[in-house]
This record gives sequence, structure tokens and C-alpha cells, in this order.
Amino acid sequence: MERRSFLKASAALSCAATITGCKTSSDEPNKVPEVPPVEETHTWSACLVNCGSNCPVKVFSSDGVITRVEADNETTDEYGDNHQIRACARGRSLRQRTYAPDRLKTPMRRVGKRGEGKFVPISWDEAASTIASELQRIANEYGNKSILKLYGTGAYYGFSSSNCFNRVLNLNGGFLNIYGNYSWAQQNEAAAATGFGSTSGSNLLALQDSDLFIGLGYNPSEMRQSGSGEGYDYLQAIKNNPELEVIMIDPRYTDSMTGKEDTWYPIRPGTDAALAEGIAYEMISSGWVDTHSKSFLDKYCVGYDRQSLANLKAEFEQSGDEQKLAYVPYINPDENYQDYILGQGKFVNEGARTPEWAAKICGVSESNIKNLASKIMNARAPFIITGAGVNRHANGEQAMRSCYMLSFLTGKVGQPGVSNGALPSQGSLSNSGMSGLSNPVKESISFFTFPDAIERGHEMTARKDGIRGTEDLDTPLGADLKAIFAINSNALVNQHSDSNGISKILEDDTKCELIVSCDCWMTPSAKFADILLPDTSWLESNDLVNDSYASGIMGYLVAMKAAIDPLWECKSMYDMCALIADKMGKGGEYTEGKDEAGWLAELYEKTRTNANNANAQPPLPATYEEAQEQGVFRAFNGTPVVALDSYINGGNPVNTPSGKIELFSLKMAQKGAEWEFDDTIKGDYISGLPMYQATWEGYDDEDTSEDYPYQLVGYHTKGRTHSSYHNVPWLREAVEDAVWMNPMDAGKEGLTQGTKVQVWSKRGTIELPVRVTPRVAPGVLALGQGAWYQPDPTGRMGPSGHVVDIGGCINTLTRYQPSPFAKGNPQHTNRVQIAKA
Ligand SMILES: Nc1nc2c(c(=O)[nH]1)N[C@H]1C(S)=C(S)[C@@H](COP(=O)(O)OP(=O)(O)OC[C@H]3O[C@@H](n4cnc5c(=O)[nH]c(N)nc54)[C@H](O)[C@@H]3O)O[C@H]1N2
Ligand SMILES: Nc1nc2c(c(=O)[nH]1)N[C@H]1C(S)=C(S)[C@@H](COP(=O)(O)OP(=O)(O)OC[C@H]3O[C@@H](n4cnc5c(=O)[nH]c(N)nc54)[C@H](O)[C@@H]3O)O[C@H]1N2
Ligand code: SF4
Ligand SMILES: [Mo]
Repeated sequence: MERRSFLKASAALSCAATITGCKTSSDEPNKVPEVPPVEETHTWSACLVNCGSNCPVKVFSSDGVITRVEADNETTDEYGDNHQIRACARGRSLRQRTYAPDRLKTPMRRVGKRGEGKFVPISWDEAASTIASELQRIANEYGNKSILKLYGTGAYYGFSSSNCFNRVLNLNGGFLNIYGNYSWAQQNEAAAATGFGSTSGSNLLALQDSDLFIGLGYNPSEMRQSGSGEGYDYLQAIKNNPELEVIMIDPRYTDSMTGKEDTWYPIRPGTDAALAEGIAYEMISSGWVDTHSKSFLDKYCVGYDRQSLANLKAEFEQSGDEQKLAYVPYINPDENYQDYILGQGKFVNEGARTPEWAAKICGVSESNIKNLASKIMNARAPFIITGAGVNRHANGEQAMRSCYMLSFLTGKVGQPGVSNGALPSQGSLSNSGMSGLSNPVKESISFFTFPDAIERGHEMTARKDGIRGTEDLDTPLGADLKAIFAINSNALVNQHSDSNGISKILEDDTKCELIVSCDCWMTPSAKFADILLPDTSWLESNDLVNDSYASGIMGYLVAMKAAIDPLWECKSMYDMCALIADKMGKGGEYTEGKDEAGWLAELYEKTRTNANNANAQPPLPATYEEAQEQGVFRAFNGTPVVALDSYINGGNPVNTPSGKIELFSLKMAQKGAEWEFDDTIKGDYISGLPMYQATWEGYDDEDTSEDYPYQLVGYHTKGRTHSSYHNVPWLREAVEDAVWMNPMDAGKEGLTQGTKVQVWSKRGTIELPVRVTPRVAPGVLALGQGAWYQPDPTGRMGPSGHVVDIGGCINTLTRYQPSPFAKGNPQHTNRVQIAKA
């Protein structure tokens, strides 16, 4: 039946069922009018959440009330120059999010115990004066290093977001810096150590020249959902190249597969390095590398074999260059990749990294590992992407590096259709932002280590804790954290590891004395604030935003125009920071004599005349107001980008100590030797060679395997962006929050579809339904991250000895244990137990 006649038939049916209430079309009262009775206007806004894109949305409003939100539908939508930048379900739910009942409506001050969530409304004047005087007090008493602006990514505003607070904090004498981020901490270090940027892979247009695609932990269909984003580029690329074989390696059968893949290899979390080594063994032991890629490895890489490292050592010894000489002690020709993989020389006791060895660890069978190796060897142009799911582990640095090796072993990097294993390059437009002013404090901590900085910041060092910017490896940071500014951040409690653990530390207000949170909703982190600042939401804001940092090949700008006035007493970050600066006596330095509109006009003009974009910037109208009328400006660059082209084909050295791709990383070898590690933590070490690193709570961790038989892997779910959008009922209905379990395991545990279960680790217990599905590997549970942490108000205890989290937040289960090199978040490495609630 055609859709239209089906609708007619069902209308007739429902008429028959409700005879009395149903009127014919002539007397009309129940008919939806063709033209809405109220006059709507529309303005352009954008979804500024941290998903990698900033999709435009069309906001319809009437009489100062938002009536509906639509996605971009302006163009004729052919892939390329003019495809639509359609917002996903989250962006389309923005009306519900904007009017959510838990919107913060006025500034508030904590009363009662910190974290309890009890507040009283205060005036903006009181909020601003308290913050200004507390900032001055804390800086005087403890120094500026005791003030931190926490990692937070809730709003990717063009000019105003984080820099407003940076200006205030810098006008107060500065604040402790952070390096790294929850997304890519381990892979950024791994990629840099190898010789490229972590997002410097070939772009997805280059897939047109490839015949084999391998994605490890790569799921663009769920984590890059924008209608113009990487997920769409990926779909187009695999659709337009019928020759392409698509192989996906993931513990979960993701939406990037669902029939689009040729093969799915389920893998145990945290074991990709073992798989990669098994493949490398096949490539090397068969003699394939010797005949096909040895000359590439000799010319462009260091560390493949003993000779390569011996040559490098001699070159560095004779260089007379102080920096190079400093690396010499860490170059040992015995520690070469070939010997490691083949289990010879120095590695004879470890044994060879055969497919048989690898299969036992990673769960991909020996024959499948051999099969994968032969596919890679026989491919004309293998294109491998290692996704960031692989990096968010206790061994994330080395796991990423091990996977990168496969591309270099082929000897084909630099050729059309081949990539280097990194995330794909993106096309972005840039926009001008307001300066955050300069920060006199030079020291930085890893974004992840703020709990340590609260407890023992004074003694943290580079050698033990990866502190940067101190005089030498042993100079202590010298200050504990006393003030935290959580600005569009839920990473204080919800997005950080071990939510129960961090809550305990924060509850004690003699440790961190001031917590300021600026948000739009009462989130689990906002509950821990001393002062709460209600921000305007995106639909109440004017701004010029770009496409963000991982928006696929299409670049764009959106000139946002507020659809409605600020709700309740909400203020923009620009305005609230101006108030605080004023109370500090620095109002003039903060505003530089301009209001928000003045800044916007100036920054628009700077962006309009900017010539530095990767994609040619489309012409922008003369004034910001005209730009707001048009809304969206797109630019698509249809040229394939090939990874490391400038090095391999252009002869420009890469940014490693050797200037070559380092299979053996000099920097990692040096840090591994100089830094101090904790031998009670399994896997806490750094090696110059990428090697499978068994860790605490990994697949092969005997200490936890008995009490916690399942590995739990997190993932970024369609239902939210992190914790953002969790409070939107439409989305909670559309995407189930349940823990995935393989039917074989469910059978063993006696669990059936939808049963309410408890899942617990050493750190906490959560309660939620189970989804029994073959879409997850046996022995592995999977859970979408970002649900809101909510300890049961009745105080009910779970089997872990903690109050049960009825919100089902995965970070109730994760461990706070910084990774060895990046000091990053290992949030996908967990061992848990599960039982019926
Ligand atoms: N277990 C586990 N934990 C994870 C991850 C994981 O994979 N597993 N992923 C990690 C990753 S990659 C990241 S990037 C982090 C993200 O962690 P966060 O950066 O904390 O991101 P969100 O959870 O989106 O929280 C953003 C906050 O900003 C607020 N917000 C939204 N819009 C606005 C606005 O307009 N103004 C203001 N002032 N506030 C606003 C939201 O309400 C929310 O409180 O989480 C990390 N945490
Ligand atoms: N819908 C949605 N989109 C998002 C976000 C969101 O919260 N929701 N967050 C955004 C942000 S800030 C970021 S950083 C990115 C995150 O993007 P990613 O880091 O790519 O996302 P994840 O879902 O953590 O991991 C990707 C895949 O890796 C798999 N995986 C996990 N561990 C392993 C492993 O050890 N080996 C292998 N082979 N696979 C593994 C997971 O099952 C998942 O399918 O997503 C962005 N996009
Ligand atoms: S969540 Fe991301 S993909 Fe979805 S509408 Fe927002 S920016 Fe676009
Ligand atoms: Mo992220």
C-alpha cells in the first residue's frame, strides 16, 4: 500500500472507532489547519555541543516563544558543495532542551553540605561580588596556581565561551593550565611520538582510491552524526567505491556497520595491540616486508630493525647537536620492532607475537588474524583508521601506536588511497575569537589529574605526575587546588572517572574552597557548586560560529541570531564575566570599552577578511546583521588529502627527534627511563617500542578476573552528546539506556531481555535494564556514557559497598588512574560483575 492511501485508510479506521467524536471534513473542528494560526518567524541558530560539529538549526518562534526547530533544508542537497547540514535528533530536540524544567533560572548560592544540591537564589550583584572577592582572597592566600578552570566542552561558542572566564581569571593574575583532553589524550601523544597529528590521516575523499578499509574502534555513524559530518562522508565514500572492502574491528556491532561492512571482527577491549602484533608477525615472518616495504621502512622510518637503530645512534653521536646527544643513551639497537615481533634477540624470552599468541588475548581467531594480514598484504591501497575508542584505555598510548604500525609495514603510506592509521583530516572554516588574555602561570597539569591536584598538588612533579612547565623533573607544583571554575563542564563529577570518589573529595570544602559552576541546567556537577551562574542557552544567543573541529569535509560558518530574549535571569557568559571583572576593579580591561554586540561586530569583520582557511572561505556580506539573515555559509573542498604527503612526497621532515616516522619513539623511551612509575599498578610504564601492554582490569588481569568476570566498555551514544541532552525526554525515549550483554553470557547469568540489573566494579554500583544482544562480544558488556549520576536518595547500598547509582552513569564504575604517558583517562578499561537487581 502506498503511504498516502495507508494514511487515508487508517484515518477512516480511527473514525469508525470513535464515531461520536469524528467529524467529516466539511465541519472541520478537529482538522489541523494548513497554515499555523499564529504567525511564526524564523532565525538561525546552531547546536554547539561537543560532537565535533556545530550544526545550524532553524528556530521558529512566535510572540517570544519558540514553537519548533528544524534542520537545515536550504539547498538541493547533492553531496559536495551544497549538501544540507542536517542536525541530528539531538539538535532537533532543542526546544525541549531550552525549556527543560531543570534550567537554572537565577544565580544561586549553596546552603547545606556541598554536593547535597541545596541552594538559595541570590542577585547577580551578590554572585559577582562573592566570586571577585573569593578569587582575590584565594590568589593572595594560596597563589594563582591554586585556581583551575576545569575541562569543559558544553558550548562551542565562536567568540564568547571559555575566553570570557579566561579573561577574568587572567585579570586576577592567572590560573593553573591544563593540557590534554578526555577525547584524545593518549592518541595525541601516541601520534606525536610517531611523527604526525592524531587527526592527520587521509581524508575520507581519498577512500575513492582505496580497495581496503579497516576501522579499529571507528564508529562515525554514531559519533559524527551531523548531516554534513564525517559519518555522512564515510557513508558516501563507501557507497561510491564498490571495489572497497570494509572491515570493522570493535567489541560492538555499531551503526557504522549494520550491513555496510563486509566483515565485523569483535575484539576484546584494550587488546588491539595484540591483534596488530599478530598481523605484523605474519607480514614480517613471511618475508613480505623484506620484499615489499623494507626500502620504505629504511628511508622514512626509524626502529624497524637493529641496523636502523644502530645507524640512528651513530648519526646522533656524531651530530654535535645537544638535543640529539641527549637521546643517545636511550637508543639501543637491540630494542627494534622486528626482533620484538619475531621474539628474537633481546626478546627471545618473551616469545614471538604469533597469531596464535594474539588470538588468545584479543579473541579474534588465529585464522582470522592470518586472513586480515593477507588482506593487508594483498591490498593495492590499504586505508586504516584507528578510532579514539582504542585510545581511551589504560594502555591507550601503546595501543594506538601498535595499530599505526600496520600502515607503515605496508610501505604504501603517501600513495593515493592509503592512510597512516590516524583519524581522517577534516575541512574546517575558522572564525575569529576574543582573546583570553595571557596567563602568567606557566605550569600545567593533565586535564584528568585535578583530583590529585586537590589532594596533593603541592608535591606533584613532572617525574611522577607529568606536570609541565616546572623548572625540572623534580620541582614540585607547589600549590593545592583551592578554586575550581566548572564552565560548561560536567567533568567535575559526571564525565570524570570514579564519580563516587571525586564526590567524596569535593564534599570536603576545606580542601577545594570555592567551586563556581556556569551551566544552563542542574547537572550532577552543578550540584557541587558553591555559586551557580545561569547561562543563556544557544537559542537565546547571538554569535558567529564555525563548523567545529571534526565536522567532516564540509566547512561552514553560522551567523546565529537569538530567537528569544534570555529566559528568566540568565545572562550570557560575556555579560556575567563583565560583572565579575567590574567587581574586581578591572571592568575596563575586560570589556576594552565594548559591549557584546560591539565585540561581535568587530570579530565578524575579522572573520570576513580572514584569508587563512583550508577550504576557500565563501564571501560574507558586509555586516553581521546581513549575515544573520542568510544564516549559513558553506565551503566544500573536494580534493582528496593523503596522509604524510608533505613528508613522503614533499621531503619535509616530520616533527620527531629523528625527523622520521619513529617505530621506536625516542621521546617515549626517554620519558620511560626518566619518569617514575608505580609498580603496584599493572601496566604503569612507557616503552620506546609499541608493545601490547597488559594492564590492571584488562582482559588478562588475574587480580580482578574472578570477582569481576566481565570487561565493560563505554561508548558515545546517539541519545546524548556526553551528558548533554540527557535531560531531554524525547531522546530518553528514542535511545534506550541499557547495558548490552551477549546472549551467551545472559544465558549463563540467567538474565533476560529488559531485566533490571546491577552492574558493579570496585568503585560503585549502577542499576539499569539489560539489553541482550549479539551486537556485543561475549565476555564484554557495553554501556553508552553520559547518563546522569544519581545516588539513590534512600541511601540504598549496592554490592560494591556504595550507594546504588540509579542514574546509571558509567563513571560510577570507572577508575581514576591516569595513563602512563599522557596521564589521560582510561575510561573504557573496566572490569565488572552483573546480577539481577
Ligand atoms: N566513562 C566515560 N567518560 C567520559 C567519556 C567516555 O567515553 N567514557 N568521554 C569523555 C569525553 S571524550 C569528553 S569530551 C568528556 C565531555 O565532558 P564535558 O565537557 O563535561 O561534556 P558534557 O557532558 O557535554 O557537559 C557539558 C556541560 O556543559 C553544559 N552546557 C551545555 N550548553 C551550555 C551552555 O550553553 N552554557 C553553559 N554554561 N553550559 C552549557 C551542560 O549542561 C553540561 O553540564 O566526557 C568524557 N567522559
Ligand atoms: N552521539 C555522540 N557523538 C559524539 C559524542 C557523544 O557523546 N555522542 N561525543 C563526541 C566526542 S567529544 C568524542 S571525543 C567522540 C568520541 O568518539 P570515539 O572515541 O570514536 O567514540 P567511542 O564511542 O568512545 O569509541 C568508538 C568505538 O570504539 C569502540 N571501542 C572501545 N574500546 C575499544 C577497543 O579497545 N578496541 C576497539 N577496536 N574498539 C573499541 C567502541 O565500542 C566504539 O564503537 O565522539 C564525539 N561524538
Ligand atoms: S549533536 Fe552534533 S550532529 Fe547533532 S545536531 Fe548537534 S552538532 Fe549536529
Ligand atoms: Mo571528547
